[in-house]
Amino acid sequence: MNLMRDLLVDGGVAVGTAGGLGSEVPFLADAGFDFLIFDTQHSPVEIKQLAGPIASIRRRHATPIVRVGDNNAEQICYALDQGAKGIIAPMVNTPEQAEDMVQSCKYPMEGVRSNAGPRGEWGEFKSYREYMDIVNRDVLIIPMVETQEAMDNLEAIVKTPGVNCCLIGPSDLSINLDVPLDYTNQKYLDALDRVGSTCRENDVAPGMYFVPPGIEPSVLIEKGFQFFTLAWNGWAKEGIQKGIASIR
Ligand code: 3PY
Ligand code: MG
Repeated sequence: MNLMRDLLVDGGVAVGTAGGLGSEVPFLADAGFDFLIFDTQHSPVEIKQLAGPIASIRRRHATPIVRVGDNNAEQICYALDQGAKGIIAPMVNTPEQAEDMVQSCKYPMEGVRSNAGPRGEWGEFKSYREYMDIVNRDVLIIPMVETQEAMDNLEAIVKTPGVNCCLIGPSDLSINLDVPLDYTNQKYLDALDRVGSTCRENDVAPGMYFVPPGIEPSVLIEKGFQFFTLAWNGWAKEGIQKGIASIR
């Protein structure tokens, strides 16, 4: 139902990349990435444009995750209605904001998510209640930790029932810790350690939105991080060049 959730619950490491509106989306979804993030915060993509791209990867390998522009029930509801299996909300700084996010992501009685009418998948379940229970169980609720305030409230945020992942916004966190883009600063590395260990102690999967320059993915994995994104363009270019060279 949600392969990425299963991977994280088993303590595995998930690697994803950015999804967009183009024809590469279904290809990326079956290329080996565990998840695709459709970002509507720092991109020209509007949340209502995501219906087609998310539908195009239904039943493919990668789990579709949407970053909403704000921790907002309306945006979260729309993304989930289109088939997002996980929601990322930026700047979740307090347990109250985390709780609001959980409420928006889950159907009653665990939350207040509004029902969009019967969806194709529910026919696979015995009852609509069972369908909603499984969707509630499987949805990845991923608040972003990217401020000093969120660091101050870290324990309470990760202990919020329903939060199952926690994602660092690498650049915003550096800026808000007053070490802008200085990703190898000890203060920054200490913050990563704390997020990694606090999450793992609470059975919450820690992630890094991207792997910052100067830090190897293996270092993040050593710190306990379980998911991050990588850019695919360089690898694709190499593959295309090799393919063409093999013909000429
Ligand atoms: C950050 O670096 O703060 C992010 O949110 C990544 O997009
Ligand atoms: Mg950010």
